[in-house]
Amino acid sequence: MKVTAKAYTNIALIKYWGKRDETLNLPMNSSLSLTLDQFYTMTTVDFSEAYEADSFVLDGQTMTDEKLLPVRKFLNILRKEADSRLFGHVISENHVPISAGFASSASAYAALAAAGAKAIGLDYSMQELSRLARQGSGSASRSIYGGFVVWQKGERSDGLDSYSYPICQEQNQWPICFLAVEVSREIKTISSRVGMKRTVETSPFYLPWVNQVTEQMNQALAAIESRDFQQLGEVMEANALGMHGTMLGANPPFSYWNTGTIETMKRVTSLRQEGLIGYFTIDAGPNVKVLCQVADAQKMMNELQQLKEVQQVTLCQIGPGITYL
Ligand code: 2P0
Repeated sequence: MKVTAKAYTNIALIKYWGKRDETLNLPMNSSLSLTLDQFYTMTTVDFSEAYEADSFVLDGQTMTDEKLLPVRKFLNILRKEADSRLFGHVISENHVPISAGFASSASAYAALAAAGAKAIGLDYSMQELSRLARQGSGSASRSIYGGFVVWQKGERSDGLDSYSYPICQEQNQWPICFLAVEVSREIKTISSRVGMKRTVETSPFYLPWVNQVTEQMNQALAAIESRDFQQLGEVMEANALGMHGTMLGANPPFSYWNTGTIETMKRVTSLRQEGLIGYFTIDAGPNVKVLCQVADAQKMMNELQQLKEVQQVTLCQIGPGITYL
């Protein structure tokens, strides 16, 4: 059976940073995200006795070697779970522009998990799909769902209790948004996978950061529940700054920030003092995401576009979970 699924990227308000198991992508801490409506991956999968090997076409180009390898690894997981020996054919379209500063692995593995599971005959629940997507990329476990999502870290060593679930679905109507502020188009030199490993293994700032996540998570959940924008923004910013602080303590130290990152953060802070309220967060790259209320979005975009380091600002609103086409 040929199955097509679509999944959107998400942005973490409370970050996933650090693994307790690198093979299964089991995180050190739980995280909280918002799925966006702008950037997505659409993937079609089928398995057939007629295929003599796995194949992967991304944006019209056939992938080989190291580009094919992660997809083959993921198909191996599917084959094991379905007790199948069939090879698979994967066709993916990534609508996640590099210029927006988002990683595509979250939407990519969420779409691949959803399409692949169904194509190989696994009748999986959303929770099982989330657990499956996690094994491709941790943040993909959150992109199975729309709106606000919690990825619970779980305690088990087999990862069966490490999956995401949607929260406060009624708050998905809350008119808030993220502005994706692009300050660089360069490919990052330290992947998040490598960065988080180095931080966990060497940074004395890591444990203090991870130890405060539970409290920050509770604050963020309470803020979402009561639609307290200020409380949500403040805890989101503190969590991201703390995460980036852990990297400065790593050996060797590293940072994803550039001048544009810092100028954008400073401007968001000064705009707040001027009465235009937004809060920033930053992932494993220099680009900044600014949380603001939809009513302020245009004004905020106009302000940030005036910074000389800012190349592009994209408005992202709350988006849906996986869909089948
Ligand atoms: C997050 N990031 O919570 C954090 C914040 C980056 C910084 O999830 O190794 O691509 O595939 O599990 O999911 C990026 O990490 O890492 C990420 P893997 P992933 O969004």
